[in-house]
Amino acid sequence: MSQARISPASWVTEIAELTKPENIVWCDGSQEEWTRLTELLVADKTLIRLNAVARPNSFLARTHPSDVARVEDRTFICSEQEIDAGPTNNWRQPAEMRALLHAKFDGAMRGRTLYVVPFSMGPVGARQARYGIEITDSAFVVLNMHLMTRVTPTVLEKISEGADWVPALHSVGAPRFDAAGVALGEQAWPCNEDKYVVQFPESREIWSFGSGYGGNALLGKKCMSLRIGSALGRDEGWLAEHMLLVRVTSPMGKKYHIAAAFPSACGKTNLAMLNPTIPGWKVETIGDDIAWIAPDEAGRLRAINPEAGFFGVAPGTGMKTNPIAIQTIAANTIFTNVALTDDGDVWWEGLTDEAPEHLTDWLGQDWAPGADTPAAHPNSRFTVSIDQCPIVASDWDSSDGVELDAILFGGRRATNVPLVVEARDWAHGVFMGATISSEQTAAAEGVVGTLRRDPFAMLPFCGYNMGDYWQHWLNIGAGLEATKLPKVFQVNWFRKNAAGKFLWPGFGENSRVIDWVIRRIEGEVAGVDSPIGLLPQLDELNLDGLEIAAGALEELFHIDVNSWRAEARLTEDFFAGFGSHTPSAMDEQLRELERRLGWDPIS
Ligand code: O2Y
Ligand code: MN
Repeated sequence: MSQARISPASWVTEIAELTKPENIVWCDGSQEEWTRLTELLVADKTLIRLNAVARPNSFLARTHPSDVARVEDRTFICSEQEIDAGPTNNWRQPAEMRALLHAKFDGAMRGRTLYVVPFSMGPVGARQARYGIEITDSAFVVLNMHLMTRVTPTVLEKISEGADWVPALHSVGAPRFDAAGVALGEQAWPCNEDKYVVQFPESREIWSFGSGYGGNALLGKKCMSLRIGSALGRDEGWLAEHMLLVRVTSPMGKKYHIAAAFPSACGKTNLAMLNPTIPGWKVETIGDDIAWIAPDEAGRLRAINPEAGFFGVAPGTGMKTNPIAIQTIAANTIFTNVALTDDGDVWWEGLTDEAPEHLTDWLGQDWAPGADTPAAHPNSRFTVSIDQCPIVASDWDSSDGVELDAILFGGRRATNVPLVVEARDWAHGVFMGATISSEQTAAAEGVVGTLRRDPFAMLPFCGYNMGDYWQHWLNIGAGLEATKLPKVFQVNWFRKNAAGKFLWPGFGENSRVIDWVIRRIEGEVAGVDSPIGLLPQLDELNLDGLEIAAGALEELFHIDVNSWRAEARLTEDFFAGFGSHTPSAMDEQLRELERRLGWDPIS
């Protein structure tokens, strides 16, 4: 359980005594602070200022080649009992981890500035908002926090009025001096080979050491909004989810809100910025990565996006795939590990069909088309405020959030999973979420490839036992009237034919699936029952103007019973891995699926 906190000032003093920085700066999230810190980082060559005409107020950072992604094997959930972290998390005993971290952080900020960053996830003062204070020795992290969260001294006022908060400590782990005051030399991108991203879910604390990159260092995102957030949600009766959030307006002018969970690399940002190909539909972005969902007084589930920016993957983002993202990052953007053009702009694979004749790659080396290595790192990123998105909902940051009408679960499945299927009820929807997976190897139709399980797309982000998390989802649904719950659907844009070709064009055409989802919500279409849920009758899909290969539609919805039986066996093994923490309702869903597949699991 949460402990009473010392004051932010006392905490800062305590951490400063441990980390021994040269000075302490309290951040306020102001424009003046942005200008001061960007100038500082341009001067010390951490940032390259981009061509001010092509990309105003924008910057490029090149990280150390070893500090380019989240470090899942160095991410820990330190609950008192190992079983509370569950089989999908790395666990260490909290006292042991605290001792280890104290040794790592001792003197870690020598010669550096300690920045105190008060931030809010969600609109300050909103019922669903939660506050944090990040201490970091990286000005780069402060700037990214400006874009990704609400950095404001008002958070300190709320805390002084009694609001709870999450202490989030971060150091790149590269002091400029040793204990004797001997200079250690400065690296271009300071970081430490030994990295730790540690969550203490019971005391709601985050300690991150050794990385200056993304989700390892911007502690409001995955660490607080998902790992600590999920533990808070379990204890307080809400859900912290790895979901995008959109508003869809129908040709009739009616608004619907949809949350959707997809594992990484399944086009989540593209769906959050969907450009519908069917006339009359409009999509507005509310969030692209995280949704906090809570029951309201009327017994409906309401959601907010706790973030204030996008930390999007650059490669593959272009005018053809996501023109909205391209417009969003036209200015005021920090790019990390993309390539630099000779006229001081950025480039990455997929931005244009043809690469420029010469680039400086993400490692700072000359690069030309035909090179063996990509110009931009495959996980290169842009950080940008959500306010710059041309289709952001005008009330995206409303304190009330939005009422959810539908929840989608998706994966990258070459086989088995149809383009869209509706859950029979909430418990079946939880089963769909719990069994999200992507094929690890290219698989032929009818043969299930090795499945990489990513339940609720939360595998790296659930701050407690995943089996208990499924039970929490079941409890949330059981506590509300079934008719008031969002409908749940499973979608799959990635099904392939026997020749390995995608059957569905994806991108803006996914609006046709959204159209069916909404017509199901309205009861305008009946669908057709199948062993795995309710499928569209093919004539219920709006396919006007879509050219799709003969037979492709039938293949997209084909249920191969033998292949599904094989998948059910894999699911049984997967559930067994959570032992007694697998809710009995999930086992019942599996039995029900097997029964509908006409397979007697006893024989
Ligand atoms: O956070 C990172 O370091 C990169 S991974 C990421 C970034 C933005 C949104 N989602 C993710 C993810 O891994 O889910
Ligand atoms: Mn994500």
